[in-house]
Amino acid sequence: MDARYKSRDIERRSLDVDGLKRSFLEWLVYSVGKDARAATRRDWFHTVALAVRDRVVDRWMDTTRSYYQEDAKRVYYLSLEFLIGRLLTNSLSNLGIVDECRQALDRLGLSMEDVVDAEPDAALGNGGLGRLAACFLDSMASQGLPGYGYGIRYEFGLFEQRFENGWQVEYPEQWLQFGNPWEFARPEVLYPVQFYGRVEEFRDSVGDRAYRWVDADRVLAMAYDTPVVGYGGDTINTLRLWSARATRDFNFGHFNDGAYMKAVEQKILSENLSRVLYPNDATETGKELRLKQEYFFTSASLQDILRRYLQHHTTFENLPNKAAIQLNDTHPAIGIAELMRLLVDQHALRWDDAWEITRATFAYTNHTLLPEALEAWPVRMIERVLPRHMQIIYEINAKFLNRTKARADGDNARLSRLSLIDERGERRVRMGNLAFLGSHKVNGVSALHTELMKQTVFADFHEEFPDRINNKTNGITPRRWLKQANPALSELITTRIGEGWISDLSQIAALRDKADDVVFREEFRRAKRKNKKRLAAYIARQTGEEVLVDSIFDVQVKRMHEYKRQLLNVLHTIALYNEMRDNPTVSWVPVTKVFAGKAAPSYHMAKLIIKLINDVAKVVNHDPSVHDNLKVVLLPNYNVTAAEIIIPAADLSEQISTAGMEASGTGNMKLALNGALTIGTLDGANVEIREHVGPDNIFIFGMTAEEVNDLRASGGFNPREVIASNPSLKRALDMISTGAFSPDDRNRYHPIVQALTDGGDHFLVTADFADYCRAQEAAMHLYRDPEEWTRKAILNTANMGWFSSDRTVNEYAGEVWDVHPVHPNHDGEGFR
Ligand code: CBF
Repeated sequence: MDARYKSRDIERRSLDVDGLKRSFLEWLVYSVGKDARAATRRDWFHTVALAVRDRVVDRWMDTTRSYYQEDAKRVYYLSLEFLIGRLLTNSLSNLGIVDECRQALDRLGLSMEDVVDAEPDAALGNGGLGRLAACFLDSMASQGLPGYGYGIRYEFGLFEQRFENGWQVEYPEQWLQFGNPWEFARPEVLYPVQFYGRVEEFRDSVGDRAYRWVDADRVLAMAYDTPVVGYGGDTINTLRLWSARATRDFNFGHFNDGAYMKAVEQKILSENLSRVLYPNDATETGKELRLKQEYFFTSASLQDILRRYLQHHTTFENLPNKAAIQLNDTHPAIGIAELMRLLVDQHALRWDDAWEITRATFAYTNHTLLPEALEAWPVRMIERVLPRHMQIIYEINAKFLNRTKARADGDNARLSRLSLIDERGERRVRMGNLAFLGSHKVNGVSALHTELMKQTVFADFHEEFPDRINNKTNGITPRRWLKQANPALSELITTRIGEGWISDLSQIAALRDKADDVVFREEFRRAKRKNKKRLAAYIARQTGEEVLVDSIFDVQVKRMHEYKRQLLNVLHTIALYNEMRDNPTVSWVPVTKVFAGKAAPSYHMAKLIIKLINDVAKVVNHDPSVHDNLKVVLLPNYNVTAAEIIIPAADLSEQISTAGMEASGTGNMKLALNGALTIGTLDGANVEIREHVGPDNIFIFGMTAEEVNDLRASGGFNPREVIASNPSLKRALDMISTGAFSPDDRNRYHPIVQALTDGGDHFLVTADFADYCRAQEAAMHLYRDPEEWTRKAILNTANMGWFSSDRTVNEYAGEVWDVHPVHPNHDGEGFR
C-alpha cells in the first residue's frame, strides 16, 4: 500500500458507511469546529462536503499527474459562465456512494435531504450557455478527457428573483456567504492583469520595431480550484475560477502617502472585477466593467495555459498540439488578441508565426444569432482599456482585408461586412468576426442554427472559409438530468436495462420495446406521478397554490424573453380559461400551467410579462367557475435546483420560440429525456428532437424559420388582420388591454398589446396562435388516453440517447480539439 494511505488517510478514502460516518464526526469537530449537538444543517453540509472532497483529492492529483506525465493535449473551455448548481449529490452520485452517505447520515440521526438542501445553488450563469458549460465539464471528466474549465469566481451569482406584488424584484445571490467547501484557494497562483495605460514603441535587440504596454493599472487574478468528478470517479478534472485581488504595490503606494481611504477605494474598485455576474442572457449591456471582466479571466487563463505548456516545451510551435482553447461565445474572444500579445510582445515571436499558432489553438462556439447579443465593443473603449489589443486587432484586420481585397473584385460592401471594425455609426469591434477569424473551427449548436449561421451572420466568412463552420448539436449530462434529478425513473430504467445508460446514453434505446409493455407503462406512470407529487408539494411551498397531481403539467421553464414567447403560452392560457368558463358542463382535462424563469433586470418587456403571468394566475386560480381545471403558477427564482424538481415532473414541454431564433435549447432535451412530450416549433434542436423521437411523438406547430424569414422580408404581415379573424385571440387580447387582469391599473399591459398589434408583432405570436391552439388541443386529447400518452412518453425517453453531452464532447474532441482520453494511474488503494 502507498504510504500516503496509511492510518487516518485510509479513513479519508474509505467509501463504506462506517468510514463515512467516522469522517463526518471528525470533520464536524476538527474542521467545522462544532459539536454534534450544536451543529446546524449548514454545518453538516460543510462537514459532508469536506469529507466527500477528501475522497476525490488523491484521484484528482493522480489525474493531473497523468496529464503531466503523458504531456497530454488538454482542452481549455473558456467560459464567462458555469452554471454548476449544487455539487453534493452530483459528487456522491458520480462516486457511487449516495446510499452509503444516506445511511451514514441516518446513523447520525440526520436526513440526507436536509443536508443536501443546505447547499447553496452556485448560479454562476444566466441560462443555456452557462449550463451547457457545466454539462460539458461533467462529460469531459466522465469521458476521461483532459479538460479544464476556466471562468470567474463571482462573489455574487445570478440575482435571486422574488416576486413582490407580482413584479420581479432582484436580490443579491450570496452563495459564498458561508464559504465554499468544494474549492481550494490557490493564493500562490496569481497572475497580473493590466488595464488602461499606453503603448510604447521601441527597437528590440535585433533592431526590429516592438511594443510594450506601460503605465497600466494592474489587478491580480487569483485561482480557486474545484475538482470536477467524472462518473465512476476515475478522472477528476479541474474547474479553475479567477478572483480579482488588488496588487500590494498599488495599496502600499497610497498608504505611504497617508491616503488610506484612497487605497481602500482602489482596492474595492479592482476587486469589483469578480464581484458580480452580469444578468444578461443573449443581450449585451456594453458596460466597461463587463469588458474588463472578459479580459481579466481570459488573460489570466492564457497566462496559466502558457505556464503549463512551458513546463514541457521551450518553443511555441507545438502549442496547438498541446492546447485546444474553446471560446464559449464571444465573451473570451479578446483572448485572440491577448495570445497574440503574449506571443509577440512577451515571447518575441514573429507576427505570422504567432498568428498561425493562435488560429490553430482557438475554436469558437456561437450560441445566438440575435443581433443585440453579438458583442461589439466601442473602439474608443477598447483603445482606452486595452490599448495594445486595439493595435493588434487593427493589424489582424489590415492583414486580413488586404489579403481579401485582392480577391474581392472591388466589392467594398463585402469587405466592410468582413471587417473586424463596424464603421457604421460609432466605430465598434465586432467580436464575432474576431472570434471567427482567430479560430480554426467555428461551430453552431444545432443543425438549424449552424445552417442559419452560414446563411446570415457569417455568410461572408463562410464564403471566405468554407471549411471552418461546423455543427455540434448541444447535449445534456444524463448523470445530473436523469440519474440524479429523477431517481424514480432512473431506478426503473436500471432495473430493466442495467446501468450502462448512465455512461452511454445510447443504450437507453433498449427501452423502445418497453413502450408496448403494459406493466412497464404502469411503472413509468408511477414514477412520473411520484415526481409530480414532489413538484406539487414544491409549488405549494413556493406559491401557496394547491395543484391537481393528475392534471397535465404543462411546463415552460427558461429565461424570460420575447423570442421564447411566454406570451403565446399566456394567450393560450387565457383562451382556455375563457373556453372553460363558457362551457362549464364539458369534462375538461385539468391543466396546470407551470412557468419559471428570470428576466434581465433592465429588460422591461420581459418583466412586464412576468407581472402578466402573475396577474393572470391571480384571476384564474381564484375563479370558482373553472374549479380545479386550470391552475397557473409562476415559480420564483428558477435555478438548477428548481429545474431538478420541475423537469422530471413535466408532462408537456413548451419549446415555442419564433422559428430561427432559439439557437438550440437544452431544456427541451432535459424535458424529453424525462418523458415529457414536446409542444414546439421547428426551431433550434427541436428539429433534431423530432427526428429522433419521431414526428408522431411530438406536437409541432407554427411557421418554419424560412417562413418566418419570408414573412418578415415581405413586410406584409398585419397582426391586426390575424387578430380580427380569430375571435378567441381577439377576446384574450381585449381582456388584457381592458384590464381584466389588472383592475388596479387598466393600462398596465398597454406596451404588450401595442407590441402585438401596431408594433408589428416582431416575434409573430399572433401569427402562430391558431396553430399553437390546435397543437394544444391535440395534446389534451391525447392525455385522455393514459396508455397512449405513456407510450409516447416512453418513446421520448428511449429516443433521446443521442442528446447526451458525452456525444457532444466526443464530437468536439474528435473534430475540433483533437484531444484523447487519458487513463489516470491510480496506484493507491481504498477506492472502488
Ligand atoms: O448553446 C447553449 C444555449 O445558449 C443560449 O442560451 C445563449 O445564451 N445564447 C441559447 O439561447 C440557447 O438556444 C442555447 O441552447
